[in-house]
Amino acid sequence: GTLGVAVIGTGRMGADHVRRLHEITNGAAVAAVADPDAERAKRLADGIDGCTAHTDPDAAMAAPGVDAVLIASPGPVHEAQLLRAFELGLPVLCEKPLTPDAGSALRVLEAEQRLGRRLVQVGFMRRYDAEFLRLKALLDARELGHPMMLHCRHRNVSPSPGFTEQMMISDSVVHEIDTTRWLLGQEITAVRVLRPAAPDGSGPGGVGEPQLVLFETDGGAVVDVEIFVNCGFGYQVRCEAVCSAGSARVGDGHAMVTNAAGRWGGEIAQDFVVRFEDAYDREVQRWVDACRRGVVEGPSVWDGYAAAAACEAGVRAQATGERVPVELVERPALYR
Ligand code: ISE
Repeated sequence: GTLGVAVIGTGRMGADHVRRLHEITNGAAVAAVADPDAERAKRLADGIDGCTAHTDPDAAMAAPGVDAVLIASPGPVHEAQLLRAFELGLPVLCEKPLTPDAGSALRVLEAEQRLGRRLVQVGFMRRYDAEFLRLKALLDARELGHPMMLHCRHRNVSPSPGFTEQMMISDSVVHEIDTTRWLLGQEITAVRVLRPAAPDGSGPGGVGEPQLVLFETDGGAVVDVEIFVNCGFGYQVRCEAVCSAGSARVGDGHAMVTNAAGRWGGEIAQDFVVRFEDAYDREVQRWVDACRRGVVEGPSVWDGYAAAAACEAGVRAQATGERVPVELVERPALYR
């Protein structure tokens, strides 16, 4: 039958997922929504038959008709919500980051292991983006030889309210951390952060940005990430893999190029909801299909934990200017 979903958190991403589940995804219905802002939750629920509105996430998860949970609340509250879903035995699609630091991610990892089965798919949507999937297939086929470097750029027009400098790592660069681990099939072993001098000491958002984040991996690869969350001009996520016999780049955004009056040009998407629309559609559809078959696929709690550990090292590297090693626990059998 139809999968009844409770959506926890109805901000930019949560509201977009409610729309998606209601209008795009096959085999799913939004059964409940929860948000601390009661009005916002009610407005969304009012548009959907049989959907109830809540301020308490626990109440939404326990509402009639709920078979699965989509967590789109801020990272710091994910742990409690995930543990609650585990108690109820509900499958979860959890937006990134799994949690903001390694300690809380490890507690989630241990809780899922105690259950003895996977319940969580983590929302690393780039793994469902058509361009990134092509790059992954190309690298896996070793068509360009051995991958040795990734050059990444990650730019936002401006971040959401309350965004902190640490979140440049834990909320934004967390994507490149997952991209690196997934594309290369390697773990990140150390992180460094370099900052260019800004004319008045701080970047456009009041923090020292853009920043350059460097990863080393256990396979000997080197990765650089420009993170610029206040670039002002558009949303850009670009990744070039440099291999022993060639390079390949995604994210140029040349879906359409115009020519007029002696110039060529195109549009730059303004945010992730637009740039990754297809990826989110595919990610949520795959999650719903898996839930209805009673299986769990996609990025796991292990991936979320490994990313959180690299983020924690990144935040420390950002604060100290040092090269910070990433420490991981041994990978449990459940995730091998
Ligand atoms: C946001 O939470 C995302 O996940 C976006 O993909 C990223 O570009 C942005 O920097 C984050 O704040």
